[in-house]
Amino acid sequence: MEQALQRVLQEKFQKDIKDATKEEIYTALLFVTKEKMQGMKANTGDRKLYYISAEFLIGKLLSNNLINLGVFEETREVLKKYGHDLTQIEEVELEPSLGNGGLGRLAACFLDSIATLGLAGDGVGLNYHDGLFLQKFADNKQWEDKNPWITDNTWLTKTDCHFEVPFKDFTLTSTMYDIDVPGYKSGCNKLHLFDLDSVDESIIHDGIQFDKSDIQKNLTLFLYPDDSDEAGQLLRIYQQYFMVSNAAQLILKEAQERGVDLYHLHEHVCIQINDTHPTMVIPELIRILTTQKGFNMDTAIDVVRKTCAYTNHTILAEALEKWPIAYLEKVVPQLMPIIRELDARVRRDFHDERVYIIDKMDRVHMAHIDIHYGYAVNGVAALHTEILKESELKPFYDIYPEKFNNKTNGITFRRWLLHCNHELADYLKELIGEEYVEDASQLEKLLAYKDDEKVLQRLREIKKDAKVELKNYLKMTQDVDVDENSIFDIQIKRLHEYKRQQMNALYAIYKYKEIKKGNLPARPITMIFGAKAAPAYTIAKDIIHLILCLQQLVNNDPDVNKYMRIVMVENYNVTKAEKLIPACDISEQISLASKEASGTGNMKFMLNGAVTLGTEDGANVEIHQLVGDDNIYIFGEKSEKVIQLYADSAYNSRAIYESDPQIEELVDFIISKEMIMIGDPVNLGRLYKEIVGKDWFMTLLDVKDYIRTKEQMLADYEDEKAWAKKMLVNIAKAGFFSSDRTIAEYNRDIWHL
Ligand code: CR6
Repeated sequence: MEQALQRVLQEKFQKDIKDATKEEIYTALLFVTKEKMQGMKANTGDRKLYYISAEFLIGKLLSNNLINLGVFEETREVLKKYGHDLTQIEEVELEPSLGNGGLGRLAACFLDSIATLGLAGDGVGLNYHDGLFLQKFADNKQWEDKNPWITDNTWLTKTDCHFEVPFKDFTLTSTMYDIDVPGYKSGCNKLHLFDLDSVDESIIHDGIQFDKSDIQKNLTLFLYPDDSDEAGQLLRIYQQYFMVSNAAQLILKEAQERGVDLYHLHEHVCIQINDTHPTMVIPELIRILTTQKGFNMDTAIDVVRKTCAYTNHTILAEALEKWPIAYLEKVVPQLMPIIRELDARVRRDFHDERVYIIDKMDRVHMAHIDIHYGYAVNGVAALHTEILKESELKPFYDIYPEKFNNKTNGITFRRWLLHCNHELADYLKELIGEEYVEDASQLEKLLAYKDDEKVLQRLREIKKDAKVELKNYLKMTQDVDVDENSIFDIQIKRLHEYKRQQMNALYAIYKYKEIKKGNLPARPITMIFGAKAAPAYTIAKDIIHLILCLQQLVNNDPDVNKYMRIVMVENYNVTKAEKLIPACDISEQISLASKEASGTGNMKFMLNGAVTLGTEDGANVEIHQLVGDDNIYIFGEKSEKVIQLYADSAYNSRAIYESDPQIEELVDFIISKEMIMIGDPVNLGRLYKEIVGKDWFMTLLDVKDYIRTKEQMLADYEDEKAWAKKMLVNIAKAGFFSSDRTIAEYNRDIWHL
């Protein structure tokens, strides 16, 4: 590493390591690492996986690549020798903005584990120039700005692979970019990102506005462009088809290069459809096979069905895509005869309109294509899969019980422990040896120390150090002061009503009022939030406004700010998650039961020694089973009850509000004199009305139990030894949530690579 760095710095900048700037060292490291990865052996196999996804939230790559290449320590030492700090060099890297939330981060964790397990599997997606928007706060509101991340020095390598993608009115020529995905002490795979040379970032104005109809210039500008109007929906169809047509052409090209007889494609290729965004790969493959490769329709459908598998990530109706036929006709008319044929076959075989592909309103249900014309359907946590089978997708489960299976999500420990929490990772190695890095179940060895005072003490110190680091980071980036001796209570995830950040905000109001009344807590609490709201999601933005107003109110009130602080982290992303998660005491996982398919933040927090405050939802259920009642705080109504309330339309938030003075007081505070002085009455008033009049995700149903449980947790924190024991058990039991385990299961049950 030392020699390689020296060589590259001389060649590129005529400098010695000690004289080079951070930027120059970063550039040299990027270059050396890319070179090393090019020299790595590729994972190969007779059957290859293509993981197609609209999002890959890969985060910064330098440290992770160094870790996986096994040269992280060496690099850190070399830099130290010349007076440089690797952590500061990392700051130079821009975070690729290629994902939105858990689904995108999951795809990134999966690529790491697929490569680490030595499986031949590549990712396929789009190279968004500005990705997801950059979030800024002003006037206690979210503002969106563009988020450019592609510079001369990125992990992208431009290839000479191009495909023609035919749309109704024009054909576009793609360019493929590759990012290397090195496995941990294993072979290398690729992430293929397709792009258009004609895309033009200069058409973006006033934040994230642009001409939605200029497809040649806008196609890969943004991830999830606003789809609240027709032009926005058409743009999303353009993006999706561009992604899958490139994927289909790449898959067939690589198969033919490997000498695969396309009639046996399914024996050599499998395609994982990550949520419904890549669904059009099914009709597109059928189209290419029938029009260009001499297949008849029956055979094409048969081969494609045996090749494609689908993962469902949500039961929220808004995310189950349904495209109007009229829109598909405007963008990709060549697919419509095939989609109609697929629908006709369903209608011939099953007389149940709930499973048709085309509904009465002439909309195409993308998930229905996946389920009928793929060979596997999986949910992402045990509870979620049960709900799919028993209610959301029941008519399909009745037809194809053999296709349904569960794959509880996971996270890569390389990033979410080794990289983001060196101190903890090193201490674990000291205690239980290095094997846990490759076999996460070994973490259970830690249980032998659960009554060892020295170990418990050390775990507390490590947590404290992480809290100090976060404190310094928050001071530097947002100029806020927090107390490292306070309890760090953290909710970081996309802003959505079902995730119930608004309930956490009601807790903040409760606590503020208690402190005002003189009921002072034994120890101060720091409530940290991080969340982006979709630009067109009004209520989500109102919730951000509420939190930011509360932050201003609480932090500036001298009676209160000694006991409580609120920090909303600006532009929450992977890089910030890596700083926040190691410092967390209380992990907020408070979605309405049945609504969070899995969650993966919950897993990252437990692995880093936080204790979960959560509902029986998604993977929380499995965390609960693993750690036992003593090491998690569960509250709120269960999913059966919630599903029943929806079925009977029996939830009435106004009735709860009117009959419970404590709840009424908390909710009324949103539009109180104090708040209106700070905030915007339009936003606060709208949110108030929403909670009282609708509250679709049942905040008021659980808020009292939530407050009670959180108070219990704060009290229990004071027994330092008992709390440290909870931390230890959470870390020890986190092994199940390694994405290496998840991927091994995908491979065993679905991919068979
Ligand atoms: N929002 C689920 O809501 C799950 C991830 C990954 C989500 C979340 O519970 O952990 O997928 N769903 O499976 C979608 O994105 C549609 C998410 O990230």
